[in-house]
Amino acid sequence: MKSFITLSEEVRTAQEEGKPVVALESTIISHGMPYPQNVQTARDVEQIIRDGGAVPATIALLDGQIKIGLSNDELDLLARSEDVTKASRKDLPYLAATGKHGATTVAATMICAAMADIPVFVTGGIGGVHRGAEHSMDISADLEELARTNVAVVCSGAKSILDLGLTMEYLETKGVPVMGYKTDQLPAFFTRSSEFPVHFRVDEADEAASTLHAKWGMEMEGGAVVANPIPEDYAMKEEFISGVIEEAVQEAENLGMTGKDVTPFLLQKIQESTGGQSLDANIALVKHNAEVGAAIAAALNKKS
Ligand code: PSU
Ligand code: MN
Repeated sequence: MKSFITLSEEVRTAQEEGKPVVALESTIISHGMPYPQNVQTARDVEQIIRDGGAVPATIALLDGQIKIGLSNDELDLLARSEDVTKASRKDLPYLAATGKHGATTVAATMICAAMADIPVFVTGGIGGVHRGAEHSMDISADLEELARTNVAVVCSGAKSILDLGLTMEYLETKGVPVMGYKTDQLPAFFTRSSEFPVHFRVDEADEAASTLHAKWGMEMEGGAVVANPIPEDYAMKEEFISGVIEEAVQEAENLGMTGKDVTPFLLQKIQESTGGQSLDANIALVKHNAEVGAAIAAALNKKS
């Protein structure tokens, strides 16, 4: 196992000294945001985690090697290069075997974080059950990963490019607790709430950490979702964003898009049609999640 993974000096030292570490994904850098906002956000998020008393570990595959903790040059490569594959669970073995670059999704980042004993991971939004999944069977591998891998994902819920109701049903079936951070409803990424209740509300980082500690203390397999709403000032108007999403979903369907290209296509369409407003929202929510994630990682670290 160890030969597939390299830890950065900063992450290795943090773990030796028993400091909290927070994992970060790289699909959001390579396939979720445009350059140069992607690399700037990646760096800012890392700094927010340091300021919160934890150590950031951005995860990617570089030349087939799983890297836990990236240098500025490595972040830059992921942000600029066209030659970085979106890497979910199914992609990791081939990319490792052929020495390629891969930007890890939520699923793949969870796998790599678990290999490196990092229990808390911060991102923007998770994948889920797509609209029309009863025909397309398009259900993100992120959900299966949450069911089996012991990593908590701090996010702003999921975008309504997905069927949020079915996504919540799937998570319930798989036994993945969804905790609303200071909220009773599942945040819908660009908006602070949705019509779907979370499983539990937590009002402190310590409550989330205690729940994780209890789950893993009972040796129950799998992760959890901590859903933290977008900051009020950046939240988008529900009618506006749902119209934009509706159009994007329709266009993807008309083009017959399938598989791993669907989500990046939808994200890009939304960015185009909101003239950057959705990008600002995306950046703001990830930064807020980094604050909350660092606090949860610190609280959990004290318990172990
Ligand atoms: N949702 C977002 N931004 C993202 C993603 C999802 O709002 O960047 C990325 C994440 O990496 C997530 C992946 O794990 O897309 C899900 O892709 P798929 O639906 O193909 O599983
Ligand atoms: Mn899919």
